[in-house]
Amino acid sequence: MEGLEACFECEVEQSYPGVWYKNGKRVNSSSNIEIDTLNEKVHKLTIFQTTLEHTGKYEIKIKNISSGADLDIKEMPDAIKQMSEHDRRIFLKAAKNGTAPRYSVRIMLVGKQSVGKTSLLRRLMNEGIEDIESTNGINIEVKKCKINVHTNEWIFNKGKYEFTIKFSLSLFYSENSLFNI
Ligand SMILES: Nc1nc2c(ncn2[C@@H]2O[C@H](COP(=O)(O)OP(=O)(O)OP(=O)(O)O)[C@@H](O)[C@H]2O)c(=O)[nH]1
Ligand SMILES: [Mg+2]
Repeated sequence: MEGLEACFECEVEQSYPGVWYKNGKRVNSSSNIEIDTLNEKVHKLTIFQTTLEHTGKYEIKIKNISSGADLDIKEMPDAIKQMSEHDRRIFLKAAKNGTAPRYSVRIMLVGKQSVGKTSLLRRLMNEGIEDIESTNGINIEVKKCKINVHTNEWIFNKGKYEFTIKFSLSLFYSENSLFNI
């Protein structure tokens, strides 16, 4: 798929210089194309970020012997094209490496009765605490916000508004309650 890396390798028994061609035209190295020889016997052509124009027949000629393969670059699906540049970069990185870190955290508020667990949760979500009543048993609330792991900003969406709260969160104790992430 366009945007991903493509790599050709050709291993030979003896060390000879090789020349790469695409559709019969010599390929030279550039900022996007690396031509390399590993251990003097493995010839490697790497296209770091492919586009549809990189589709074609790639060959390496070594001492009048050639070997090649076809490269068929598929168009990026619309769903990926429509992603923000940031999300698309993460997607392409994940597609290249096979994995991507997924930052998510579940918060459990545990504490004795009336120590302020519900109030703390409301405050974390930037909500009011006027109407709070004692929680009967365990209350499972599914509330979500995004956390910028670089700046520690918590980003909330409230209707059409987006607002951020900045604080660092690790593990902290109050007199009677444990706030555990
Ligand atoms: N002074 C003070 N009062 C607080 C604080 N946080 C909560 N409260 C009050 O303590 C009372 C209990 O708060 P909750 O948030 O309902 O506590 P809770 O731990 O969820 O209580 P349960 O659900 O009954 O276990 C309420 O009257 C709050 O207004 C705080 O930081 N300081
Ligand atoms: Mg409560």
